[in-house]
Amino acid sequence: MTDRATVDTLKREFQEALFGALGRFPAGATRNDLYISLSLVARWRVMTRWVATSETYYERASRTVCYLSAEFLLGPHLGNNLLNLGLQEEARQAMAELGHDLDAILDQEEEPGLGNGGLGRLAACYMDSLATLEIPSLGYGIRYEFGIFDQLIHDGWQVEKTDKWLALGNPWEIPRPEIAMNVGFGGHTEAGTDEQGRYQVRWVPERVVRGIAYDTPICGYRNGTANLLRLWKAEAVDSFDFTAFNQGDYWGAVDQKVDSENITKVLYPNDELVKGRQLRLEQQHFFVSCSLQDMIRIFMQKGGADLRHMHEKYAVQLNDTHPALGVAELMRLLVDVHGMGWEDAWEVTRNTFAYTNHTLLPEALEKWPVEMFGACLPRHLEIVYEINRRFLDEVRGRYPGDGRRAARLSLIDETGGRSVRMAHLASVGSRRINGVAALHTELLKTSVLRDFHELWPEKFVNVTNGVTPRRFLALANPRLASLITEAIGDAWPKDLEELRRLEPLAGDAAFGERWRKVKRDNKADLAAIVEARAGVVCDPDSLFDVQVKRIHEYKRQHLNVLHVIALWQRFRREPGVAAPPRTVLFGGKAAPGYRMAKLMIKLVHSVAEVVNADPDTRDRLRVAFIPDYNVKNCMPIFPAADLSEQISTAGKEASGTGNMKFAMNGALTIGTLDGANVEIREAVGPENFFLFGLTVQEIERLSADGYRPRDLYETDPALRDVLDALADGTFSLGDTSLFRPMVDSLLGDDPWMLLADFRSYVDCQTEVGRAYLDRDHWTRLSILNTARIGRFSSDRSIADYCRDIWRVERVPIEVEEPSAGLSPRSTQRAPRPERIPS
Ligand code: 26W
Repeated sequence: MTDRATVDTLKREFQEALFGALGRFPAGATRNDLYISLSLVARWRVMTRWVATSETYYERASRTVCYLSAEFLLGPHLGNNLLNLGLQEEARQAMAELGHDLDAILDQEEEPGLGNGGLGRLAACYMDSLATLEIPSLGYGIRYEFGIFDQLIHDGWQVEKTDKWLALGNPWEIPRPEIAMNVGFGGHTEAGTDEQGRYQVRWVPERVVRGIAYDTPICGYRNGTANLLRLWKAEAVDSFDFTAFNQGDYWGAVDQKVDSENITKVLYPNDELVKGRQLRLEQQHFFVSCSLQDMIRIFMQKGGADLRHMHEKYAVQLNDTHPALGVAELMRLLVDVHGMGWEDAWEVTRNTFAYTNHTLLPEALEKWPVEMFGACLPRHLEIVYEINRRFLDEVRGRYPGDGRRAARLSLIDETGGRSVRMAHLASVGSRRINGVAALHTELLKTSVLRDFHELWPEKFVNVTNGVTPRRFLALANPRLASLITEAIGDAWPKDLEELRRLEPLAGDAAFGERWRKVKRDNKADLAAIVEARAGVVCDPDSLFDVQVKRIHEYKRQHLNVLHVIALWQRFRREPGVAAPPRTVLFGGKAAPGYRMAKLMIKLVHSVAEVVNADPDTRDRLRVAFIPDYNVKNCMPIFPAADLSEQISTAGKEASGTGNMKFAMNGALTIGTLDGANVEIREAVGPENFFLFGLTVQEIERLSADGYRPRDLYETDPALRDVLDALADGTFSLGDTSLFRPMVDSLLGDDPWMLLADFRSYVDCQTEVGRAYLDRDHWTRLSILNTARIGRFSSDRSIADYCRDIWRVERVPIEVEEPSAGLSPRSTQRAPRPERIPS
């Protein structure tokens, strides 16, 4: 049911864009031309919303959320925007009538990979929900020229390739060269007094870099809102230094330009391990300073605004500690630049920020050596010291004589070389501190931030993560989306609790049949992709058992592989065993410097090669690694999964969000009591979730009592067979050294407790197999998982943030549209292009 008039309008606008923006005749257009043209058509409509939105926010001076994040993993825009604008079918029809395939055009879009994993994708889901819930908001981040690397696989090993995502142009960004901020680095400070005799510090930076704003509109689902994501690109202050040139130092001048531009060149591809790299500190300061200066500029636009009320205008969220320098930078801007007194400035600052923690892993907690910090940001170091001095005075007042506690709370870690603890800076400078799942928040309060919790219990709140059902259900799984809409109507994309109305259908045989058919079709689609990209043929009727996420020891992809090996050995030993055929799929990137993670990728390939080639088992077990897992490539994966692997060591995964994307698409979960798994299990019902493994408390007890993995190796014959096969070269053409580091780690101290959970995991997988053999039973559980996943929509998370942390309200936007487009007949007020003869 497409609207004829809209299809015609889209066709005309598309041809106009191809002509007027790209200068192409239809037959000469490349696929990229088609993609850019269609994007411009969609963008025009987004712009109508954007202009109306910014005008409304400006007129109403609305309280605004600023989401500061070093990463935004948005995924391709065009498909998502067509969905949100309600133009999917019309666009498909319009393209078809012009002889083009919409899917091929959508596939042309590069992944905007400006993030590593969960944290970056969460920021993108939140931007989507903020716009859908009509919350005045701005995202601020970094416009990396190279995002997360592309992953190639050579001989089973990961090879990284630079991500040139901007090479063919980006129709979604609008450069704003007139919105430019100067950001200083290095140099020294000079103390003095101002005209009124007040103490004042002047920072004389050694180097100044200019940040240029690049804006991307983020539109809500079927409403009038389009919010702004503003990413900063670094440029030299003067792209050419004529003094240097005239003195003949041409290269020196160019060098400085290159140096400046380096700041936003590349995303650091580590997702948990923090290395004290100066360039990363510079990136953080750069984007935070640009963003805060921009907020102040916008605030002052409305004449007479008093910065002492800035916290009433903005709620600034720190996405982990990467933007935590903002606490010191806002103090500097208020005190040094705008002449505010320290106390007033501190009042504004600590009421402006809130901090989200995303990890308990000690190696991921950011710390900067004091020397590096001071060399790069001398004024900020002074400010950090002053904040710390006042803070520790307060601590000593509260806990007289407890010097140890003061040392634990200090912003400066004095153990080893001195360093600045960014989580402490964020905690002291924030009004609220939140974890990302109930369990994670509890653990935060009792471990990493325990002393802060004792000091300020009222600051701590939990906001369990969520994911957007627009991208991860409506867009990713059109078959299931239309089945659901047919059954319960079309309110669910905006109100995911509506899915609960599927519950009564879980026992309906005819509905179950259709549900199963959707899954079967999705599996056939994925099978074709796996064959094309990994060269592995797999059977869509087998159980699709999937683990996709960053590769990390704590996420335990190798535990999954140990099960694959155990299953293979079992099939060989007991050919008659009742178990369904399985396809075990992996995907994910390893940090380039993380050797064990890279070995895990090699392991998957090595096991796949042997297992897939075994004539005795190949009809029952297949293994494949899907290369280059990212937001674009994940779209066909979630809809095709039967089983979702969420098997991290309890207490290590802050939340996980893939777990939610799978369950939304009707996959059942096999998982530990970790992160959001705990709440997912409660929501879908324990009988619809495959639970295994030690709890956080059991893990703590076992470590305290002295964990001896070797004892398990000696007592569990199946485990012994698996590890022996790894060690004896079965999967490495007889090479006994290849997987030695992994076997040694597992039999040594096994820090992630794989062996402790092995038996329970394998038994649980057996149960999964049994459940899958009963098709109707499995289908019922699958429907119930989708029906009960409503609370894991990012709309619920954002509603929680709005209520408990930001205290902001909706501001609905009226737009005149929907017919406004590139066409000269459009009715909106924005400037129109010249009429183009067709
Ligand atoms: C290199 C420094 C660094 C350290 C940590 C970069 C990035 C990180 C992130 C905290 C890693 C990350 O993505 N964390 C994940 O955040 C998700 C969203 O809250 C959670 O669901 C995951 O459990 C958490 O691992």
